Amino acid sequence: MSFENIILEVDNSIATLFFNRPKALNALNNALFDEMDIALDQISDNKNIRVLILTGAGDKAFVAGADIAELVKMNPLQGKSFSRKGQKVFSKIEALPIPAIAAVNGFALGGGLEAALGCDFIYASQKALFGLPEINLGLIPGFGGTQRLARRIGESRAKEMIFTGQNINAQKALEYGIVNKVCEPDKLMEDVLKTANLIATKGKIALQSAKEVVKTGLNADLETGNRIENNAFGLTMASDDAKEGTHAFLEKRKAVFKGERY
Ligand code: CO8
Repeated sequence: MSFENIILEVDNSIATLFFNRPKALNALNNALFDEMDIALDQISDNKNIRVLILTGAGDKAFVAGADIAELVKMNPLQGKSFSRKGQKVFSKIEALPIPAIAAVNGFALGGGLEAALGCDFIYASQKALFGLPEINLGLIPGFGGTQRLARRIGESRAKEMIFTGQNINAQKALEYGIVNKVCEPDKLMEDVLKTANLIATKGKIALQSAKEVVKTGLNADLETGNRIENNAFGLTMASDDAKEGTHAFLEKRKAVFKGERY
């Protein structure tokens, strides 16, 4: 299926999803979310894909937020349902069976930052700007930003960003722990691909388990998290990839993982 508001490229084991409304700085509208929902199902169903990269088309924005021109026409109930749609799509990224990396190439504002926070981690261009400016519109974040940002950087820093609506640069985002790495603008995709390709060589069941366990455990107390890890460890050990990895070590050779997944 061809899309109008996003681009989905699959190159061997790496899928790259571009937000593709560069004239509106890739602002998120209903149609874009519908397409993304379908694309994420395709990615999830394609067992050859091992890593997803999310980025913005054009050289200015990752995503500059929800489409304000569309938002302004909504009544409160339509707004609530739009907010729920965005929450569901970003939770779908979080629940993907493969790692997702955000390559933030410019503005990541409002829904843009919320999209990036749905990914497992973020690399950013030196030119990137991050913020939740909804307060300047008389609104609050509605695609999971109040929840994911506070969990990522702590309550007080998240509240300061949400209450002031001020943007922070990539360096500050690094300091806050929003991004893992700040890259030269021309090298952003190269750096992201390098990490994505490294991850793609690992066992898929182990990756899937690790992703699931970290996320579920963070929403639970430590003892519950340890139990979840314990069960997932047993499941991971049952995989052919675990046999290959451990035997390859003892045979002093490089492991070749089949990449099966549940
Ligand atoms: N929505 C719609 N159009 C946008 C958006 C947006 N979020 N951002 C930029 N555009 C459009 C501009 O209108 C402009 O269009 P045109 O050329 O037709 O006039 C084009 O993109 C280029 O933008 P600018 O000329 O403004 O570019 P600048 O470089 O001067 O400024 C900025 C870039 C600073 C990013 C500026 O565009 C801006 O402030 N954008 C809005 C940022 C913002 O407030 N984002 C938050 C949106 S609200 C949100 O995300 C809420 C999520 C939860 C919703 C819950 C559902 C109800």
